[in-house]
Amino acid sequence: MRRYRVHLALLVVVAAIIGAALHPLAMVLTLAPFDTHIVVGFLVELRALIADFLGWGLLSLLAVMLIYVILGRSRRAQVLPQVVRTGNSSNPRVVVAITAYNDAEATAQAVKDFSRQPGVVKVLVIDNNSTDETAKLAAAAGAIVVSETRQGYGYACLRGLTEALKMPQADVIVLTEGDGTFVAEDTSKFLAYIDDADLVVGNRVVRGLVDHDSQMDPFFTWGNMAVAMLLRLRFWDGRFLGPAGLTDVGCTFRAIHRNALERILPDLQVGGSHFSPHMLLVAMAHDLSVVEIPIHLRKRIGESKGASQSIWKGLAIGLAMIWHIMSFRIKPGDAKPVMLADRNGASSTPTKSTVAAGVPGSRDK
Ligand SMILES: Nc1nc2c(ncn2[C@@H]2O[C@H](COP(=O)(O)OP(=O)(O)OP(=O)(O)O)[C@@H](O)[C@H]2O)c(=O)[nH]1
Ligand SMILES: [Mg+2]
Repeated sequence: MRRYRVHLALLVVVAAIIGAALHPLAMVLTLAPFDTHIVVGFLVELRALIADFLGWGLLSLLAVMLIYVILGRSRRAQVLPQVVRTGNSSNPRVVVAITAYNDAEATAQAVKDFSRQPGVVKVLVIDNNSTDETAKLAAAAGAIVVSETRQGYGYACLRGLTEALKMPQADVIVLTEGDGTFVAEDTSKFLAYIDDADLVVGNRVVRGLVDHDSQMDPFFTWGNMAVAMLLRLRFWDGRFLGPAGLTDVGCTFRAIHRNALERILPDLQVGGSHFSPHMLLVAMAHDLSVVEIPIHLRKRIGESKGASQSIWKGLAIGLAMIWHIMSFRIKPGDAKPVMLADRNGASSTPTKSTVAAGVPGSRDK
């Protein structure tokens, strides 16, 4: 079922489009100069059937979400202790983890740009089975290159967070992409807020900061804002409409305190495309304080491997995010240990981190 849920969701969208198209089609057919009442009758019946199916389906989904919200809230009656933030709070040492999959040129540039930022002590590149020169150029640019063999955007993020945490000098871990979309200078914005929150996430929906030719066209902008509202509702807070003022769910660029990451890492379980909202959900389930800040977004260098490949890809990923938000449930800390590949991508060291692909075998974000 897990495997086919995106296909199921796409089927629902297609059914909705057909259902919406049947009405004008039936109207046009009634104007035809020949007898169409049988066909028109059939189209009207079909439209009613689709409307019933979608209406009841939507109500059932909302009911399921409501049950999860109520269950989640009753569990949250046990208030979790605040994260104790250690490390140097005025001048935190930052380790940057960059996800990379066949983005040689852009990743090497990102390594150079992030290495120059104040506070950055190490840059890691998580090479996710690239067949181009990503690993070679990243290393030449000064990064520590880690090879993650399990294909998937979430696996790359997870590996980056895990490896960064192994570095004793990391007070703060920054996660970002090596595709030229994010601006390294924005790191200082995250650091300006990192004293106020456990997790600082970027948003890519502020006019003036987002380039016109970037990934964030109206479809992605509205989609991200809508899904962010769903996520806020999932952890309802009467005063601020959710525990964090989120307006974007898919932004990789984020900064987290070492101690906060130590708390949530065992519960990060998505290896696929919807890792970004998953990390937000886990952070909120663990009562981390989350602040969202506006950041720049540039046009991508090289070809998209993720949501921007096509409108269908974007839609499928958006639907996977919605499903995940609606059905998300964790008992903080109950993740099982698994083996993580070592730096050479070969044998592995057991850690507390459990990793399970949300979209099995997915190569795409
Ligand atoms: N999609 C995807 N990206 C991966 C994977 N492994 C590592 N990455 C990297 O993770 C980042 C996200 O992928 P992108 O292709 O930028 O996808 P996106 O951010 O949704 O959309 P665009 O930036 O518009 O292309 C990039 O830096 C990739 O190089 C993987 O298996 N799939
Ligand atoms: Mg990208």
